[in-house]
Amino acid sequence: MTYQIETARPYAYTLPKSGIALVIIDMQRDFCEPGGFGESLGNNVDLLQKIVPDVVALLACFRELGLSVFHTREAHKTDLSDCPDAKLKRGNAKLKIGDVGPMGRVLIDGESGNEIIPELLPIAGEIELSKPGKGAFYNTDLEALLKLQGISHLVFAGVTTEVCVQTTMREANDRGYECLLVDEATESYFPEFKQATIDMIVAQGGIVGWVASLEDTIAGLGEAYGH
Ligand code: TIU
Repeated sequence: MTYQIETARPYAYTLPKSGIALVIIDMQRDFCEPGGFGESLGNNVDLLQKIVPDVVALLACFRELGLSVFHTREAHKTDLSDCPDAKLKRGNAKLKIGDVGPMGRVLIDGESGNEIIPELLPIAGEIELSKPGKGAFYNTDLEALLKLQGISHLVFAGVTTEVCVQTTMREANDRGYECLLVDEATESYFPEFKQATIDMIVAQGGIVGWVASLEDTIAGLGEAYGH
């Protein structure tokens, strides 16, 4: 029996018999809470808070069904040796990467601002990866870990839609993964950029992948893997 999310755009997304994983991108305090990297770039972080219950619901679904879960954090080493000058010096943020802010050193592995928000903390068996780039495949073990688990299909959630989520989806798409973005489980500081990203992903017959609603994704996963 083949199961599909019929309402996915641009057309039905076929769920594999096995080999599907959830990838939650950068739901860390740095981006979702005041005083972090996101706010230092001039953004209103409140906009990201509204998706938290939806990401929680998606994560709960994967957990209930015993499916693989990966969490990423955008993070740099304490000595910044994995942060190129181009990234470090870009823009005119009050707080730069590595500076001390209200949640510790900005975007640095191990600091409190770099932690995943409490609602979405990984549990035993889930993989948490720190990534120095916007894409989760650059300079990480993600691809090797996915291969080890025989994963072919990736369901994406997290922030921000047009930056780290889109970059990672494009990296995954080029590597042959069948990618699905869950609409309500991703957000941008710029709502119009979220919409534009969704439009870009599904255009041209799904040039980067598919987009589906949270409700239909959860229903489809339940049908395919809940028996
Ligand atoms: N600035 C922005 O929208 N995003 C980032 O810098 N990183 C992620 O998207 N995680």
